[in-house]
Amino acid sequence: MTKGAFTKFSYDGPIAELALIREDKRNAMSDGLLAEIEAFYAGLPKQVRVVILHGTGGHYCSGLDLVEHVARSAEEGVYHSRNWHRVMDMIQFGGPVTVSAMTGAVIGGGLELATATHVRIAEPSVIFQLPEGRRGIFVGGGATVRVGRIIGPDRMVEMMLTGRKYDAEEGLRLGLAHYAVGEGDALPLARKLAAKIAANAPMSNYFMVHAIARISDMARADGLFAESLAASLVQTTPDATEGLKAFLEKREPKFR
Ligand code: 1HE
Repeated sequence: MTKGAFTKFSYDGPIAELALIREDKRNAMSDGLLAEIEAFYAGLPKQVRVVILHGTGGHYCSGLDLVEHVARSAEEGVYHSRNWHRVMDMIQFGGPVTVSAMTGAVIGGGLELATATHVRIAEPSVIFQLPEGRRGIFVGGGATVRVGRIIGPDRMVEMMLTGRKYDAEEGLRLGLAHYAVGEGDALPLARKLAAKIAANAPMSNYFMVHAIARISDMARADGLFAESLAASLVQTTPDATEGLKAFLEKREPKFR
């Protein structure tokens, strides 16, 4: 277990666990915390295929550190938002798959962080909220693109206008969570799913993460063509040969 000022992390073979430990501030995202998350992803050993991300102290992340935010000029604000975009893109497209085990606040930038991750598990304590309008600010960590695409722009407008809170079950229905589980069950499920994901063929995982998100940005005809290219690339890897052979031989596949 390696411990920084705001995070702690450990590796176990192909799976890493990253915990936000700014408990006294409900894991509010300060520049320091964001920098530690970036450094963690940048420094991941090659063998890590899945990251489990969670918060300690009963909360996932209460969003932008509002104390730090007060002091930012417009110019600094643009760079700050672009820095968030860079780190959130790194989480979504940087290589490993990330599974979020969520408790408590998944608010503002916390929801932006969660929606940059690929699998999201919510405990009953979870609150999804975009309260930026109530703070006199706006989302800047990617929510217009990521949250807007998950729940739809129309619902996101309403969510922001009214500042409403969605619980875990509602989040499940809307797609903000993929699983709603009992109290204390998010991390165990995250570990189970992480092991499954890590056992997939790496190229299959890579194309799931990259191709599906990118194709959804394309026109239909371009998307279908890109899908054919992706399919032909993945199915000509040695892992595809192994996966199909294992199925025919009625055994578990052994991927690279
Ligand atoms: C914070 C933050 C924060 C807590 N920045 N310090 N996010 C928000 O608008 C959410 C603001 N926070 C809350 O609504 C509540 O704190 C919670 C629902 C998350 C938790 O409530 P609770 O009763 O358990 O804790 P608390 O007493 O409100 O907070 C404990 C401490 O954490 C307290 O500090 P203290 O020094 O008085 O002990 C709070 O001030 C502090 N704290 N949340 C700074 N967010 C890229 S753009 C994204 C834009 C956004 O993310 S906007 C949404 C920001």
